[in-house]
Amino acid sequence: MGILHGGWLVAKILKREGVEVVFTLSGGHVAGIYDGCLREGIRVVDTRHEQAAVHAAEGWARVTRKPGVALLTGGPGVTDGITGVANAYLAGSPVLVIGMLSGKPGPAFLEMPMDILANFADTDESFDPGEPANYRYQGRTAPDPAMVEQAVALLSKAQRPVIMAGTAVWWCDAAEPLRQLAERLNAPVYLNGAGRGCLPPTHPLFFSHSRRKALEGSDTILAIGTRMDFRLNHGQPPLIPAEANVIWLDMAAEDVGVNRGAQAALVGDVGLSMGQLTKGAQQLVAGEWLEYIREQERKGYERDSAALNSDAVPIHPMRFCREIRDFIDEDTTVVGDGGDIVSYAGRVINVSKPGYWLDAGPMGTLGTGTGFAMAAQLARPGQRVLMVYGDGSFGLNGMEFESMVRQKLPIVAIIGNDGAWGQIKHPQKAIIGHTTAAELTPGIRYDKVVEALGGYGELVERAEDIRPALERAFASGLPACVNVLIDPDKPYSRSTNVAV
Ligand SMILES: Cc1ncc(C[n+]2csc(CCOP(=O)(O)OP(=O)(O)O)c2C)c(N)n1
Ligand SMILES: [Mg+2]
Repeated sequence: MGILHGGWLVAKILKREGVEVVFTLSGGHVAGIYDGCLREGIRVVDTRHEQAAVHAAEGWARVTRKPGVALLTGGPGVTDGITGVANAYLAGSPVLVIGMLSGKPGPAFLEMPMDILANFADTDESFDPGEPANYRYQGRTAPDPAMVEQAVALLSKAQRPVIMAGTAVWWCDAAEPLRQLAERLNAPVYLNGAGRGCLPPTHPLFFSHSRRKALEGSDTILAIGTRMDFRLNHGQPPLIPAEANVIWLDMAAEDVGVNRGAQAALVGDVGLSMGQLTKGAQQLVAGEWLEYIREQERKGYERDSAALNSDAVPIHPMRFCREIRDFIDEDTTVVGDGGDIVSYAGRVINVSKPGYWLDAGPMGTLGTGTGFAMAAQLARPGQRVLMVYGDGSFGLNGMEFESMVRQKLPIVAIIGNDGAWGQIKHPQKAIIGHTTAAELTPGIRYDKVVEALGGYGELVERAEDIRPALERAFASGLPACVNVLIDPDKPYSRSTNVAV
């Protein structure tokens, strides 16, 4: 190869790792790597804040299951990116310069001193680590057979099983083993996090409106690649019965048994673990339990139907989400970034394919959406990427619409604009009695902000105008913002009153 500068060497290794795109905000420190990337055919996509660059890298990892790479310049570039790293850490997304792919994925930070990047090396003489296959374990890890036996024994006694499947199902590409296990147990399946889409909403064991009743009534809970965090009442009663047997599957031992003990734990690739359970468990018949769940599901939909069909002005957030639900096709990636509006979206909108729903993850970082959406659009050119956005969240990384315009990424954002940090405002009012620092100016024209940045924008005040506005926004071929004024007095009702 001859004499190459340090930045070029870095790019060569990235290329060998299959990296197609890097996300960055410029700085002298990393300029050599840009040069290397151009020479190696790696796309350099730049953002307006380093945090957004790291979120974009995480978004890339989330949609491709390959490491996402962010290049940050030394000092403030790195410190600005820290929130992005933290979000990726908690979500277990392989991010930053050379992510970890074997074992449990997560972000890794590699510091590159300036003298290495700017200097030259004779590649004929220096050591070459070879192909990634030679230095990184490529196989999957299977669970301990004794633990599998223990879990199978518990399943043989199960009468009211429930499957809660989350993010690791996506990372392990395990949608098919999930379907097989669910069918073997005839257990209702509820999805969260990146697990959404891992069982299509058309499957008879897919449920979404009966989760509370199912968990509260269950005797056996299979927690598959999901945390028992605030979303599951920390694994505690009344949501998770004290006497229920928990069979916990996850990629790393450190994630099992947190907040709630497990009667059996299977650690390793969750696809392999589910396969072993399906092999070992006897076929359970669909009986009264499933009938009860179907009934609860039907009642759940009934409870929602008035709000879903509401024609009220300002628009009910449930109606807002229903319009989105009816608009998307199975190739639309939905990115949620906000508070209450994303909770509503999670309740109403179902995606049909794994990897087509992206929310911030367990850290709940507002502002992740623009980066995630940019990455999704880059990874899925020609497919629709739709951001469901809070007006508060728009303020954190909304400047990225300029990056999208410049890089021709025609993402459409639909804002549920309630003129507030709604998810904070409502509980604060209920608990403390005032809304300090939780209000925003009502009716702000974020659509005009996006227009000013070179995109397309529309304001919508009536529910029936949402769909045509979305159609025009996608037809514009530009990054777009459909700014929808929604009812500020419809807080999402949740069992705990505290949000992060
Ligand atoms: C970076 C960051 N800062 C603050 C919070 C706390 N927080 C959680 S939800 C929320 C309100 C979000 O408001 P908006 O995006 O308008 O959505 P809404 O709840 O109004 O639908 C805030 C401030 C957070 N999760 N992330
Ligand atoms: Mg809001």
